[in-house]
Amino acid sequence: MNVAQGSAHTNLNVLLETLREIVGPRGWVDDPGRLEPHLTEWRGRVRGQTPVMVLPATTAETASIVQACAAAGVGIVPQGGNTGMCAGAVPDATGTQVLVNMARMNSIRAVDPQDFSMVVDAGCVLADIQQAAADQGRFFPLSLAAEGSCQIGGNVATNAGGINVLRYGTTRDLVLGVEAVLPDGRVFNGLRTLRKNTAGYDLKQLFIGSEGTLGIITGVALKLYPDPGPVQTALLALAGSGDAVTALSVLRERLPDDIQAFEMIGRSAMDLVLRHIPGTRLPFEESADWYVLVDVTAPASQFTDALAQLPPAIALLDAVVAKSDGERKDIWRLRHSISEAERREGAGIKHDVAVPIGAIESFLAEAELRLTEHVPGVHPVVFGHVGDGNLHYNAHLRGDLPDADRGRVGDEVTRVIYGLVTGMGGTISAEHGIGVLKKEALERYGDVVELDTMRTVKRALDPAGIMNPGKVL
Ligand code: FAD
Ligand code: 2HG
Ligand code: ZN
Repeated sequence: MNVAQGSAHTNLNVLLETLREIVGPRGWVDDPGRLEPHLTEWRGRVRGQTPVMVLPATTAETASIVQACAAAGVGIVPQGGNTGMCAGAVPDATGTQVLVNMARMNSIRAVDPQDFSMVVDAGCVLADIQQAAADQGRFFPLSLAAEGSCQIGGNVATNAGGINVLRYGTTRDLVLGVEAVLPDGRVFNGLRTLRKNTAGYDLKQLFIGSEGTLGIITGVALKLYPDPGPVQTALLALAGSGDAVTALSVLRERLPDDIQAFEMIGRSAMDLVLRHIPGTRLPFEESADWYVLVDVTAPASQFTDALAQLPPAIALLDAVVAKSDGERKDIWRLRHSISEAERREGAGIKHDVAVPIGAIESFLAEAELRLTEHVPGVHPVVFGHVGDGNLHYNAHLRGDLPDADRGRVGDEVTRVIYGLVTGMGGTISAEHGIGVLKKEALERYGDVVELDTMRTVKRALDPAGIMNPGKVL
């Protein structure tokens, strides 16, 4: 060990002692067995190391942790439920970054039904927030398959989308205020529930979608909605992806304020669910190339009439409207199990892209053509949020492809998809963020001025680069 390494080692040890004093035994995890699930992202694609995971119980403790790490020049990795898709919550392999997990900050601070708002700790699990709102007769619309384990701080940090964006917008549209610890340890208190505020820059927006690179979010003020009442759910079987897009357009005209979710599932995604997830079954006699899952808040008769009156130009092969809560859950289980079914199938390459809604059909046709031409044998697994133009165009490589070729072939697939998407005015990351897995892609496909401005913001807030180093930029 040379002298410089020796002093870095001593600094880290001194820091660890300070951190232990700040969080106490309940907020300290260095046991390898307990650390393990926090060192890798949920699909096992990226694995890191850390000397410790600290779990602050308050904003003040979080601020003290950041101050101590800033003084020692040690990197911090904020972690929520660790359900993210881009490995942004995992430390790097050096074993020198401190993991700050927010799970102990899980209090609902206030629910104000009259103000249609609530204020929560960042470590609250999304499902608990939905329930706390429902307990007061209000609705918090953010919903995704990981809602039983992802945290609101992680949702805000990734600007999560999910299934209700069509009606209520992304997380960004649901955030009224943010409290965050800045990289120098000061607390930014933007925790207002105001709908209007033009007093200078809207700084809370910086933290939404920043993936832990500008600060640790400790509290969030959220927008609530009236309870939308009973929801009708249908599963449609369709011949083409264009039929799904047209059906959405027609149903939006007929039921303008009532469509809550409109999700598209390709045959290959549905087949994986039926193969890997016990107890799932299709409620149709015949399978189809495309399925659409619709949630509406219109009365049942109005919904079935609207479905029955879909124009004949839409190749609707079959349709089932759920008649009970159980049937509704069974239909949604098909949709919510896709990521898990893909994980069980084996490593797929995720592409979380968006194109204008009207371009979905041509994007899918062109992607298939180009993949067949350039990377034959790839098996696309496609599903997504049609109403947002957001498709999960995941690709599974041929099983017999030698290991040595898989990286190169996977990169070729990604180049084909991202090239096509950017050519159509789309994005390479619609709702999952960048983390580490999409950093190169952002560099390659991002706008030069946009990236430069992002770096300027990062340097201004985090000149020493200690906040989630190596992520996003
Ligand atoms: P983590 O994974 O812990 O962290 C994600 C990023 O946020 C990291 O960069 C981390 O450093 C940062 N971060 C976490 N907490 C904080 C904090 N308090 N302050 C600052 N930075 C923080 N995503 C969608 O958008 N739509 C979907 O439909 C969707 N469906 C999913 C389905 C499944 C089955 C799974 C496993 C994931 C899904 N995701 C989806 C991805 C994931 O759930 C979301 O990205 C979610 O918002 C991440 O929350 P988390 O608490 O798990 O964050
Ligand atoms: C979803 O829509 C998520 O279910 C996950 O965004 C997408 O696993 C994926 O690729
Ligand atoms: Zn999604």
